[in-house]
Amino acid sequence: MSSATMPGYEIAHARPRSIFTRFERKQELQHTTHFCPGCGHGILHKMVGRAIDELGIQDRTIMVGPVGCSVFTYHYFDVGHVMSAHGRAPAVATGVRRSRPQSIVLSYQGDGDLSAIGLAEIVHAANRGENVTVIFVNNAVYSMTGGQAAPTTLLGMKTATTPLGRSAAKEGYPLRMSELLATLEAPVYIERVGLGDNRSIVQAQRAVRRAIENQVKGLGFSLVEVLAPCPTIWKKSPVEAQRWVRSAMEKSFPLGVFRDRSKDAAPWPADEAAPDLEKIPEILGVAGAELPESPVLALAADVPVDLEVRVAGFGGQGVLLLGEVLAEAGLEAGLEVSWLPSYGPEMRSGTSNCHVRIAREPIDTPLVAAPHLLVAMNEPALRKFAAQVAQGGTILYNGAAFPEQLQRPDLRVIARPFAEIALELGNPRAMNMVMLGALLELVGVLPAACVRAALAQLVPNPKWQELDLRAIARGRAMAV
Ligand SMILES: Cc1ncc(C[n+]2csc(CCOP(=O)(O)OP(=O)(O)O)c2C)c(N)n1
Repeated sequence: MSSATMPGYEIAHARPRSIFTRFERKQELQHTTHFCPGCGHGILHKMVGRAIDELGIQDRTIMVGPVGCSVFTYHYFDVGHVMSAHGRAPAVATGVRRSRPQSIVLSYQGDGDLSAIGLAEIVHAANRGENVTVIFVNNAVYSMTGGQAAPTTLLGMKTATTPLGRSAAKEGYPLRMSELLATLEAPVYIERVGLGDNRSIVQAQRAVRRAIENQVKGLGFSLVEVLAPCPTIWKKSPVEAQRWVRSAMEKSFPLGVFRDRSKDAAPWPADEAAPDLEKIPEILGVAGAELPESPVLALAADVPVDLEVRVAGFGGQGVLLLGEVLAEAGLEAGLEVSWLPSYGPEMRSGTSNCHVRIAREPIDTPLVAAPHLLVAMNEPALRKFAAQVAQGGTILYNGAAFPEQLQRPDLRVIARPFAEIALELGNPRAMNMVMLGALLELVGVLPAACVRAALAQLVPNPKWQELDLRAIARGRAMAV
């Protein structure tokens, strides 16, 4: 018989249901968290878990975890998760919340994350009044990386990067994020709480719940700043660290409510139902307008297409145009496409590459990390990208001899002097189109009519169009 069912026993504290019973981390540590003894994150995790339970939102909660000691939220919370780059959690939370209006989105961020690298993101998300909840864990340092100064480091506080203590003259004053954000119009609720003693902890629990509940009610942006102990980096015992929250941190960062419109805020406007799709042409003022006939020649639905291409070379070699014509041809064939250019720091003669995807199904990301097909217009491009080509993929290389060291037995390599063909055609700049021709021949599925239509869009000058069509035809013959 467990204590829960034993007469006379009452459970006062229990693990929140939204927190896992075992943590999928190192085998021997599945019952412990990675937080140090006395760490504020651990206490706060429990509070967030409890609020999720109480509000009954576990099934629709999505946590956004950025970089810092908060990064492992997915080990602990049995909810949805999205990881974000350092500081970008409010931007990611915005995207998640707007695309999934029924979800409850928590952006869980440290002070380095939120007030240094992510300062712009939090200010703009707050200023837009996004209907998300931000849990802001202020421990006055970058803990995960070993205790460098953060914008919130206290004056006089010694850190790895302020060994003599933070000075206002050199490093500026501690940034009071709650006060700063409370100058904006849109936020609904901003409170600073502390984990310095039990009374404060009870208040912090209330604030966390309120900040999440506001979102459940659709009220808009809420943020709770939590002054959290970090015994390890502060080089204090857990008890000393907790005391220091009260004696030092609360002096620099006074606790309090800086904004509270929870009672009178109107529901967040962007949560209103989206207009009917049929009404959109009317709203955009294009109802009844003649839309161009598209696609030019739709591929039969049973032709499978899932193509990931990387095109690379020097700026000026027409890398981006090749990718654009390819993607546009896909569009003309009624397919899903993406084209993502990637520029080097220089313009002409710098490196340049682009990612192209063409698929039957909607495309999740425009990034092509493991191309099926690499078009390398020169040797540096080949060196840079050859190793990334997916197993069984193909490399089209502009050069008669493929460098020995880059050979891979699992790849098909078509190395041809494409540049010479362009010269024969009378213009070295047509090399990209010669390579496009070879590529199209390899890909096979894109109808010639779609390629012509794409070219007409992107290269309107008839003189160049005619040259490009000839170049494509020559390239096709070279692929076999
Ligand atoms: C773009 C980027 N820059 C720097 C880092 C290194 N980095 C990892 S954690 C961290 C600081 C996190 O500090 P904070 O947000 O205060 O969280 P804490 O660890 O104190 O909870 C930094 C700078 C990184 N991972 N990514």
